[in-house]
Amino acid sequence: MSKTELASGGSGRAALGEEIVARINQLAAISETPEHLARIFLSSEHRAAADLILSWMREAGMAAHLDAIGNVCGRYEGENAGLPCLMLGSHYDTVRDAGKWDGPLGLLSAISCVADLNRRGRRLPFAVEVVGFADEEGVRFASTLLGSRAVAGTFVESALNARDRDGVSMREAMVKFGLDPEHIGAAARARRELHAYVELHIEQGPVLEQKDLAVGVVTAIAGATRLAARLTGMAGHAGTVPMAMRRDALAGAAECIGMVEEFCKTDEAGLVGTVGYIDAMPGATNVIPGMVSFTLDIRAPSDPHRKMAVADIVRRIEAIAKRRDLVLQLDVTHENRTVPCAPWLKAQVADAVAAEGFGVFELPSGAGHDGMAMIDVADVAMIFVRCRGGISHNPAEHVETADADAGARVLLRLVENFRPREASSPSSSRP
Ligand code: HGY
Ligand code: MN
Ligand code: MN
Repeated sequence: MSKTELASGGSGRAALGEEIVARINQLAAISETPEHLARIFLSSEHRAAADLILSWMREAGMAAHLDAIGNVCGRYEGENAGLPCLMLGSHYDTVRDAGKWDGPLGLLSAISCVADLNRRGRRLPFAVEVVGFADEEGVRFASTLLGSRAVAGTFVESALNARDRDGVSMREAMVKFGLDPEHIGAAARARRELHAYVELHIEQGPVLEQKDLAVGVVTAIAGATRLAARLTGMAGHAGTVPMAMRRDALAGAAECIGMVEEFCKTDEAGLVGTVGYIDAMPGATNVIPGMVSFTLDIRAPSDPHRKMAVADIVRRIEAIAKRRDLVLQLDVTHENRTVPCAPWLKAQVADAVAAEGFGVFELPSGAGHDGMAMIDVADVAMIFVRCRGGISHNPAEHVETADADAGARVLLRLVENFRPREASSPSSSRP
């Protein structure tokens, strides 16, 4: 049987992929603007999406609620009420002008898997919980993984004072959304309540497509450092201030950006660096820019390498600012270590992939995921699903229905065969 035949329902079960893709499209219609998908943390669209997801969770047989940070949480009881759970999930916020699969694919696949168990009246010796994390992308308040950090109990209260580009604080936005910022602690879960956390996600890179595989087994999630930089010079008249007398903050930022690109390009150990946002003030054709803010996102497969690179880049930015007589403010807004997937759990993902008839292929994740926060409360594993051209964070992001189905079937197989760590051993990791 070919992979495509398998992916389109070789197990004889109703195709999960079609339900998932239909819902992906429904969710994608909930956006700040119809032309460019954006579902930003604590916006009214975010709230509408939460309500829709909660309704799908209930339809799938779960008890569902919105937790203290805005995560959508569903619980499907096991053979007895109150058992520890296998937690599945992904995020339902998006970047700006996003693709519709990044986050929702994992979340909706998990809901469809539970719905399938429920239709068959299948109860397991553990509960299954599904979480739609409220903020993974960190678009609004500069720090990422706010939803999963709240669940892991590592949410830092001072984050509530962060302000978005319109000056609205997270605290204010939470109240508007209908949440109580004083009770975020209530979202935290204890390690004893979770057997593990497993996330299905689109690969967001080209490797699976190149290997002609619908799914992959993730080995680790690469660490990342994000910084916010502000250069302050002197605004002035574009026609009168001689070039040698300028303190042009935008020209300084441009030099920094070029330096970051060159620095990362010449690195041979997989370092990547991105300046994804820049704002120049006052922003007029005939005014020398007096103040510029920009962000930096630096990632590498190894933590020591990333840390050394960040220190080196910071020194170079400082030198550029000094030479140009610009005042520099540089803050680390986010730092995450590399998170390895737990070997015992990864072995069960590999078993599920093999049991569904796919080749087992392991690959690391260069993109960040909620597992980076969940590692503080549970062992973590991930399943990747192929996406067209490896394109992500782009409206052209696309997953074939057959691949969505393949991913969901692997996830379902994993759930049905899941053995908690205590019950799993290397010899029992293959069927
Ligand atoms: O930026 C990331 O890696 C993720 O997509 N939030
Ligand atoms: Mn993303
Ligand atoms: Mn994502």
